[in-house]
Amino acid sequence: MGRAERSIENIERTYVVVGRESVGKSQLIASLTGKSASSSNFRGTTVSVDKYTLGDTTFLDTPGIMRDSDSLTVRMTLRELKENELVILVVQATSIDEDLEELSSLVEGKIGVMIVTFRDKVSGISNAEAAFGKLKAKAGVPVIPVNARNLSGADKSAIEDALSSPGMFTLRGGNERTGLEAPPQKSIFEIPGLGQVLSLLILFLPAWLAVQNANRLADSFYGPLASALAPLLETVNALPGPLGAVLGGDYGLLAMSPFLFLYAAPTVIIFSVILAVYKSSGLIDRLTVSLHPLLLPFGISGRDLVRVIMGFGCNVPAVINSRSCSSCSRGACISAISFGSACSYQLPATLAVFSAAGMAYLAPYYLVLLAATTLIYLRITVPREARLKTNRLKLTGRVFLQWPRPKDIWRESWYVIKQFFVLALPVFFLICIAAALMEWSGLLGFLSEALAPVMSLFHLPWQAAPALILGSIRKDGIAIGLLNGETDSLKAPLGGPVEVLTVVYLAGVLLPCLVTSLTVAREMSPRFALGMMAKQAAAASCFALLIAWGGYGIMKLI
Ligand SMILES: Nc1nc2c(ncn2[C@@H]2O[C@H](COP(=O)(O)OP(=O)(O)O)[C@@H](O)[C@H]2O)c(=O)[nH]1
Ligand SMILES: [Mg+2]
Repeated sequence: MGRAERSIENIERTYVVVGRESVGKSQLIASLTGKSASSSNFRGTTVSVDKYTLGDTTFLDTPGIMRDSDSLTVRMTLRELKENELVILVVQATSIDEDLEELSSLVEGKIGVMIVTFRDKVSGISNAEAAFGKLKAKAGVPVIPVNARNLSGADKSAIEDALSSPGMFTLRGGNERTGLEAPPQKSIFEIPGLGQVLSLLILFLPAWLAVQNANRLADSFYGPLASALAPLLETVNALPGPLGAVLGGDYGLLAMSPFLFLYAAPTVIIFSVILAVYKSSGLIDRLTVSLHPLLLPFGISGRDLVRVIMGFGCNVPAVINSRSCSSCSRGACISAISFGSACSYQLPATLAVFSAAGMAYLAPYYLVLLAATTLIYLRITVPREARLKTNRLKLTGRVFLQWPRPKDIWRESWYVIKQFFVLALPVFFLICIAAALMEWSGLLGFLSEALAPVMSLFHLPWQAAPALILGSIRKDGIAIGLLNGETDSLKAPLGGPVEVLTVVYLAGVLLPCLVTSLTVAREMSPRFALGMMAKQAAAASCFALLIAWGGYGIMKLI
């Protein structure tokens, strides 16, 4: 393999595409192959090695490389580099020297091509072309500068030509720097204090307003829908045996479907759109960097926070995405997602219960409690040395803030919506059926009464137990357990706001949902998952006791 150049035309070939995070690897492959790769403007989007083909060429899209990171994704990429001979090195035109410093030793001596992305961001800089020339002179491989978002026909054929006659990387020979640098402009998020306040607002405010409004709208539709369904419910309730219970009853499909379609579905959709906008604009990356210092005392980094926010959509992809977190903070990150990320099912379920109780004002208290207890939980459970290590984690470079493209937003939201109908809906129906059969057979009543002493510890009536049981299977179980579908009221006699707050808090955080638990077991280990669940259950119980009895005391006083 000593030749500096060789022709590999008309044979099947596999190129590993490597580069730092967010330099446009996935975007480049998507533009070349016309298939959508998981490209997004925040670091650590690609968390597995994905395959794409174009004619005889196979591209392996890898997660980004970060020097000094021991994350699972970096290890995956290094393994692919070892196993494959052909490489496409992607560097960003705005930080060529920095990228090469980090990557040249990894590709040295390999056969391949170098693509310089973000050409559009240096088009106004006078020494750009000279810098590309310097790079071509020292690289040993074909060098092609492009705008990966917008590949021209000429770009494409230049790349295809280069792929059939690649060269050998000789980057370390010439240590000359290109001198081309165009970092993203400083933004308001970098101003200490103000940046952080703004970041928190941007992170929570739009989502909060959207969900509140969606819920208010749902409230106004609930009554008419319930009364429209009432005659049908009456008919199914009269059906013999378990059939009536499975369809109607307190927990059946028809009885619970207004909740699913009016509350859960809109929240899922709103969240997916908001997240897609944040991700594809690069905003989420700015927020990460700005909030990073605030999180250090808790053993997670700004990077981890993004995953926790993703968990507000659904915890499962958020847990998988934590692959790109440093291995020393990944455990803490997963614990935080599992404890504190109120997913798109948990949040509407909680809000629907509040509004059925006539206590919509409890929502902000609930969120503040959730955030505060999650931080306390992390502070207690994350080992000191992990906290110190997170401290050393560097967040280098900033991604560009760009206008999100409707195409990207649509792709991402559509994916989530599809998941909702294909995966979440069937699980919801299964839980309804299981709960209905448990109730019909008397098992739910039996279990609830058996749990009565435990419930009374939390100053809760035994009728609140189904919410805890069902909520531990999946988070919309909170609503299935507590909402009286037909009349938009509560099934359990919960005295006042403290009891309502206690039961939704406890049902929400006692255990992660079943699918999340299984995902954590698969991603980490069954042992880690069990340990985490035990810790979470213990912490959630303590916090709930404090809420119940602290709240009781306060109510007595006033
Ligand atoms: N302006 C501009 N944006 C780009 C270019 N290449 C990629 N992007 C955007 O940069 C973001 C990160 O790209 P992505 O492909 O996810 O990076 P990866 O982490 O290397 O796979 C996405 O929003 C892309 O659309 C480019 O050449 N010019
Ligand atoms: Mg990618």
